[in-house]
Amino acid sequence: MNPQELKAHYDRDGFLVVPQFLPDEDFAELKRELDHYIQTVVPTLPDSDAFYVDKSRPETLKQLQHMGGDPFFREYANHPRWKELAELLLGEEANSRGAEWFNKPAGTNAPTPAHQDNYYFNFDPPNVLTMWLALEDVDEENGCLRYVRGSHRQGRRPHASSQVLGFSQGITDFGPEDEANEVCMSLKANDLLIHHGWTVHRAEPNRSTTRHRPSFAIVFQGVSCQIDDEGRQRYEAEMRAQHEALGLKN
Ligand SMILES: O=C(O)CCC(=O)C(=O)O
Repeated sequence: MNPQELKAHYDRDGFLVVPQFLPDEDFAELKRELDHYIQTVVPTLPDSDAFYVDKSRPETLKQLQHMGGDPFFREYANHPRWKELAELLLGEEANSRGAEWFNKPAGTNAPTPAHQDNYYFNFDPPNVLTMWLALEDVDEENGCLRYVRGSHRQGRRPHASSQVLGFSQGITDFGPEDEANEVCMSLKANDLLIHHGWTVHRAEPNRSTTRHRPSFAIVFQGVSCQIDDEGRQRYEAEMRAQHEALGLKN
């Protein structure tokens, strides 16, 4: 697809797939750096930056955020290849919100509740997107992301506390109409997904006992985005309450 077609698809569906996004060497380097970070940095991180399904089992690591303390990931979050594509889709200059990592460890029950990223970010205008790179093959068995096509055009949906660490809020009125428009995003390693801040998405648990489902993500916000302070404060209070209920330090 040429740039105009990519943007037209993104604007229409609220998401996009870019197969084999990185050159092979860059993809291998990213995976190496992630492995190194997980081995050497993650054991030193506070509870708020590294989430586990079961903290007593390091192999159940499921989410990393605030990775900018690491020089490689601080710089990588502004990688031109990612940023230029984000700016094309957003239609304006953009700022990176930093690198994140999402996993569904094999043999664990860790679904992603249906949610909209901009319910967490609270940007107005909602000109924000998430770029999510599959680090291994992804399919129905190991917990593909499921997008509700066109849902970004309907704006904010009601959310409530989800009890899922890392995704403190889930949509409360997710229903059959959403399911009818849902697409399971089966991917090869190094395929990139991009979704709009209002695109409704979720993932089922990883049903495989042998295949993890790791991914690497960067969120970009257009320079026109302003924070809706009231929404942001509400979200942060809800997240802190969830962490306290789960016995995590904020
Ligand atoms: O990896 C997942 O299961 C969820 C990721 C997600 O919701 C996101 O990147 O916005």
